[in-house]
Amino acid sequence: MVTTLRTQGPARPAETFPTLNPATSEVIATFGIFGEDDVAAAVERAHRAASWWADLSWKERRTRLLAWKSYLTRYIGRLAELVHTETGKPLADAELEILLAIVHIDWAARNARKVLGPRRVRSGLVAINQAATLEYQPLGVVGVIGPWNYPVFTPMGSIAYALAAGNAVVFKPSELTPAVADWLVQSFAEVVPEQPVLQLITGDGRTGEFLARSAVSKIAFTGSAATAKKVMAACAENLTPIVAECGGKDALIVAADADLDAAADAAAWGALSNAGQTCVGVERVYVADGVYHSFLEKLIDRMSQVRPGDDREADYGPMTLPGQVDVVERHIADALARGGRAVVGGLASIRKPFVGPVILTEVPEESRAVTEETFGPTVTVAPVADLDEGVRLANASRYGLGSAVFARNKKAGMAAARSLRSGMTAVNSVISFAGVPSLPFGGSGDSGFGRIHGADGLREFARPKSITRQRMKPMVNLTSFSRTDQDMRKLLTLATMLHGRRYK
Ligand code: TXE
Repeated sequence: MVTTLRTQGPARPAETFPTLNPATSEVIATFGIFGEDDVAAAVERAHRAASWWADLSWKERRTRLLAWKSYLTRYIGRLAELVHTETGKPLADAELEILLAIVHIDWAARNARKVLGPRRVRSGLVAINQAATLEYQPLGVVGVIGPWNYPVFTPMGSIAYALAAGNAVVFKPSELTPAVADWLVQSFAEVVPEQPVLQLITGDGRTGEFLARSAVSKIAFTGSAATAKKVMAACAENLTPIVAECGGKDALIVAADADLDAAADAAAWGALSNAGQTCVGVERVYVADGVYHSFLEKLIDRMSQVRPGDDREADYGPMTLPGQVDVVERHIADALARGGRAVVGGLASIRKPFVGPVILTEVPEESRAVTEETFGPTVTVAPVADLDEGVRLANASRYGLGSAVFARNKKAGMAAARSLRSGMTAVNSVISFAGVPSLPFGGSGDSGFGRIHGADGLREFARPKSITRQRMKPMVNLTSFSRTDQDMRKLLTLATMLHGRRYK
């Protein structure tokens, strides 16, 4: 048992909390709870660090971020071990998560200047005498409120992009994974020792709320829709903008011509990996009638072979958030009470803190297991007439985060992908969009709004700045009291020529 009292930040924390190994309940470390003044002090320090960081050149920031990426890559073993201990997920899954985060730091660092740097834009005929420049400036200090399910990958979607855009970051990780966050922040300080450009504040929801009410320029939140609403309410006080990455109820649709082995394999992994605690995990599967039974057989076969545990051979770990087990149990019980059938596992799969794989069929669409985020290793499978009906049922959700389609016909697969009302869709795979750093990631409805990753993710943490510079005197000075009626007539003639043509 390792017990460390982290006193970084609040000099004498009034309260502390332990972080536990969810598989064994062993205490890993103890952290201080940041109070309102501690949070305000961290944000103030961050503003000073932000000025320094923003004054560096694009190249200087890029070099430092790439140095951080390289550090994480070299010490991936140590960080993965910590992720494994604090979340319970298998070591290889922890490594995969960190690798994905590394890919995002790399992309954000290398693309920040191209996406955000100054560029000339066309000024148009009316303003032809003006040189027009667009650039994206840093916001200042970004407060990142993180989750526990992917404690490296998920917050990094905000942290790396906010830093690359020239902001300082104050990071409030989930109270379940402060040790991983502490490691990340310390590793950044190793490569950027000059200023506290990335700071850690620890604590529970109260500390998060202090951050939302503080002098930050933006909040990047990942967590539940219910908490996102509270964060927005707190941010409303100072009109602080927010990007919200909330949960999902992702559907996977299987077309009649799909490769059923590939679809079943992907559905099993999408539903069960990380014990189903993935915002873009597969929670619902809709299968074309004609192949429903063969698909189900293959899925049953695959999911029956998967086993949770905390040994090195286990396929996935325990539920990280203890209360989540009760949610999973309620969803299974509700589905069964409404006439659903468990064809793999069932209520007996729940052996706290572990939950074995569960497949539910014949579950009415209004059941909790279909409408609410389960965030566990369970999946509902239902037959549909065709891709269109699959899309309709998939879209009948208040969430809209990710989705997947399996179809051999490329045109049909792409058409279904476009009709799915989710921020991201994978065709013939699952979750692959998360590993493509140039693709924005985010949802709509109860899944939140705004985007991390990609060019949109960089712009999310920047403020557009438009500049016009007069290059020569205008032929007609429109913004002067010396403007004459004749000038206006000339302008209207020009406008009629340019814009007045009838369109049929
Ligand atoms: O989330 P919370 P929890 C979903 C998933 C899960 C549920 C609850 O369904 O079962 O959310 O998980 C901080 N002001 N997801 O309890 O409460 C909190 O300290 C400011 C999906 O972990 O949303 C933590 O750092 N901050 C999700 C963060 O918010 C507050 C990943 C998330 O906590 C706060 C995680 C407040 N009032 C859970 N209250 C995904 N998108 O992947 C809490 N926090």
